[in-house]
Amino acid sequence: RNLRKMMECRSDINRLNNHFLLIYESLTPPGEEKTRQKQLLTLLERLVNKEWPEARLYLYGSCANSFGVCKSDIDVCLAIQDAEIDKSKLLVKLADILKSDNLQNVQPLVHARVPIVKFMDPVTGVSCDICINNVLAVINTKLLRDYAQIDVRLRQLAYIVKHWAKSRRVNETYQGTLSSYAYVLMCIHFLQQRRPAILPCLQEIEPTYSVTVDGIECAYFDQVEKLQDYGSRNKETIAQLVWAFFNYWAYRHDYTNSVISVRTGCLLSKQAKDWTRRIGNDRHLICIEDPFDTKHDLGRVVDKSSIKVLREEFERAAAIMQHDPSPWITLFEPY
Ligand code: 3AT
Ligand code: MG
Repeated sequence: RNLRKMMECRSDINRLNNHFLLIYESLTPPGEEKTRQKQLLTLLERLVNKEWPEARLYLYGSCANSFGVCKSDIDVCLAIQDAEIDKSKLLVKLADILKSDNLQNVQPLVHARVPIVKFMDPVTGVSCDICINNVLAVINTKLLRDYAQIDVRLRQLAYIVKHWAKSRRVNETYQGTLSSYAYVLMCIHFLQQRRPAILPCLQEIEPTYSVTVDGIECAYFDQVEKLQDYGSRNKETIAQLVWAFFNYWAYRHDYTNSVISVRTGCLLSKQAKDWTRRIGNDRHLICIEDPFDTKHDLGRVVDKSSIKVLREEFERAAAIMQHDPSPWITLFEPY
């Protein structure tokens, strides 16, 4: 009923929509950016294979999941099958190789939660993080990319939500707010829940793709070209969806009892997952189940003070979508 009311009030809905589409387009990376990324990957493959002929490199994260805005860094996973490897030593060795090829600002971060080497390529201007054997991230990247092919509104919504989160500084996991990956999962879940649904639940359909990584079976239906019309019965536009997304997270989500789950396409209860109380540093104040690593709550980084910040930002965004004369500007005002 709220949505209908908003639409009646907002006689300017088309104009609103066009503004959001323009933002989406302005965030979309130009073709040359992909070319530069490929160029850098080719260079890395040459350097890595000289030292480790068996190793493979995979792109993951926003440069490969279709949710990368312009000028994103690239995330690379080095996959190497050697039971004996010592990740820290390997990262230091990799850093030396990169330095001797004149790559800039090379830094091995061996003590990070996900150990990486960071560097910048002065030729293409691209910054890059390389991790080792984080194969699950390569698979969840594919899942996100496959969802993005089903309905363009997912990409539109996720770009706008990510842009909002970066502008409002609520995309900083070390500050207790959410990762880009978590925001994209929130968008997928939200579109699975619309009626009629805009996205299916790929893990609930007979799998056409299946791999086992670190003892976790990752299986889902990946022939997404067969699902091109899936969302067509739902005519909601991007402006309506942005409004409803923020409204959901501001006023409708049950933070006390619910877990969002892209894997099942439903809400689960915190009780059923045993995510009802703080264990160690996991507080479960906002619960987002990882689609494959189902013990992993992407909201675990959120603490007592950052949940307040997050919820106030959702409320601010919902209020702007409801009343502000130019939400396409106010929504993204820097914090
Ligand atoms: P940006 O455009 O860089 O903000 P991104 O999609 O590259 O967005 P991140 O840099 O946060 O996102 O993460 C890179 C990838 O690492 C995305 C996902 O495949 C994986 N990843 C990130 N955080 C987690 C997590 N907590 N659990 C599992 N996988 C994760
Ligand atoms: Mg990234």
